[in-house]
Amino acid sequence: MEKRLPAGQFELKEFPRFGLSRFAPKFPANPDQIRFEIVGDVEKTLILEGPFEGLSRQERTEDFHCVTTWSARGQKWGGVAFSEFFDKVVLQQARPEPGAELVVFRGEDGYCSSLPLQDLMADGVLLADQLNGERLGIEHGAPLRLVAPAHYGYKNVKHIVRIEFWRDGRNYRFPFPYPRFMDHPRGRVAYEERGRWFPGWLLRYLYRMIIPLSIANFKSKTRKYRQQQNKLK
Ligand SMILES: Nc1nc2c(c(=O)[nH]1)N[C@H]1C(S)=C(S)[C@@H](COP(=O)(O)O)O[C@H]1N2
Ligand SMILES: [Mo]
Repeated sequence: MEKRLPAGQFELKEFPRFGLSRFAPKFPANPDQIRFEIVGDVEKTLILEGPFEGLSRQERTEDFHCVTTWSARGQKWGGVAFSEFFDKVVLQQARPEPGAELVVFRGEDGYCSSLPLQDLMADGVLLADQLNGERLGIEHGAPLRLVAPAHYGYKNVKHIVRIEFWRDGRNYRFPFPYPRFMDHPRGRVAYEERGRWFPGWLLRYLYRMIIPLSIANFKSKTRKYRQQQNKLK
């Protein structure tokens, strides 16, 4: 029998492109080229280009849980383990300062979110460049995204252009103009950490209402973008 979904989640048969409405019209300029920086409280800033050499590739099939309560089951991601990337690249080449354990991921669209380093070192957390056997498309985070399956979708930053290691989170802010309650410091699905200050079950009802509008908005912006790309060809 299939595993039950986590508390408050329902299954969506499609895996939609999704996010905060501000980012719906934004797409990566160079979806085939992995290129991102490692910056922050590190001894040395790095600019990295994919593909990842010397790191072992992994495949993981996981359910994806958006904080607004939809889940897309059984997505097969391919990429490298964040823990191996951290040990072999970040620790050795960028050398974070002691205590630089707040990790901020930034997308090319201006989106960002953060996770404690400890959560990122867990088994199954990937820097992914493939979904269901194909290169990641513009819908799902090309050229590179974070996959943290124990955490809500909003922690799984798409279109990664920067990874920052911070000693403290004083200057970290969830993307403008979205309220701070939407960003839980951890966002673990198993504990229903949907946001801060409000209990997860309460946010379920609030968030559920925005799903159809948001899916439609992301779909129409994607269609427009594809039409424009076709004209350019
Ligand atoms: N760069 C970027 N990453 C993002 C978002 C976004 O708007 N921009 N939205 C987040 C949210 S709320 C969710 S649910 C997932 C959706 O991933 P998907 O579009 O692959 O379904 O991406 C997350 N990562
Ligand atoms: Mo989400």
